[in-house]
Amino acid sequence: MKKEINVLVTGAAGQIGYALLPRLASGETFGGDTIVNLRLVEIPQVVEKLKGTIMELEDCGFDTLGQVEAYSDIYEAAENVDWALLVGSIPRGITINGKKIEERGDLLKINGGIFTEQGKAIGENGKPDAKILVVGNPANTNALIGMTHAKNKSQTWMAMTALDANRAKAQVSSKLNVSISEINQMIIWGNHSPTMYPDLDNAKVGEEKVSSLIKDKQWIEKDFIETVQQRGKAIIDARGASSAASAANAAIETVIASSTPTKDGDCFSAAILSDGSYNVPEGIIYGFPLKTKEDGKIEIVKNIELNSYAIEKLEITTKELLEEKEAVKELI
Ligand code: NAX
Repeated sequence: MKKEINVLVTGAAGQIGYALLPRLASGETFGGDTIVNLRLVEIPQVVEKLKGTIMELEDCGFDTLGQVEAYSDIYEAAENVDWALLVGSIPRGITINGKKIEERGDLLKINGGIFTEQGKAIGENGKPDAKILVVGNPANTNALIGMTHAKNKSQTWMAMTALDANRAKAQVSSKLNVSISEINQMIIWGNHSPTMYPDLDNAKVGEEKVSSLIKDKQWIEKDFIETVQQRGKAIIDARGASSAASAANAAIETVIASSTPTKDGDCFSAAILSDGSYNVPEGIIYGFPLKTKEDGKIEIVKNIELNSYAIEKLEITTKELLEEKEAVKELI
């Protein structure tokens, strides 16, 4: 008998949703022995559009696809979910009530409102061991708001930084002419924003530190970091739309990494509630090296060494996350 899993996806009619859904349903993410029931959530004006997506999913012919339902009510959609992928959010630049939303503070508050309800719904109606991955930006602070309102300590809230890790690996792969699969432990510290710190002192090719293989401080501290930090913008400039295929891919990889025990000595990147590790203040959702234990619980990998340069970078991204938290203090 096949197992069943209930997966909620918000923003399901958006760009990332379109790239994500077939890969959730195909067996690639949860295995060929698991039936995936999809609960697709959209705002009321867009929910009708999901009918087209559902027809396409049916036409893919995946024998791992179970029931697919479209919802605009997050409480109904969250019923018994094992996984929630919170992709939907309001993008910067949109006009609401005649005002163009350009300020990060306004964006934080508008999206914060969305995550308040989503958090409550998942906390009340989701399974006790549900895992939640926030993709919609500002992802870390949205996750903090959602988690706060979920009030459900046995669930695990994360924000996605795997795309940043993959972007960092791609740069290293081309600089060192090594394949992506040879690069391990690519840690993204902090916020999913330009203050993030992609860490080449702890990333490895085999047993060697990437930073010692590259031996080019200028490239590491300037070209590399800036390319990774600004990659999202570069894609928007080139494509006229934000990254969708690579974002969906990173979400799939995060779900797989958080569902399968991590090999000894390895880790994956996502943001999770700080427990004070690495002097990061408790109470913010922060990008850490993570591992999934045999029982499915996720924990921060503790023994990573940080030099003074890294500590300085961690402090910068911490400061930004504390400021974001302050900007939404009435929501948490
Ligand atoms: P789209 O604008 O194509 O799709 C977003 C969808 O969300 C829309 O269909 C919209 O109707 C829906 N939506 C809005 N509010 C909702 C709500 N309250 N409930 C349910 N659905 C709602 O954006 P897309 O390109 O798919 O990107 C989605 C989000 O991912 C954006 O916030 C974007 O900034 C963020 N990203 C995050 C990344 C990360 O690494 N964490 C990388 C990629 C991406 O930029």
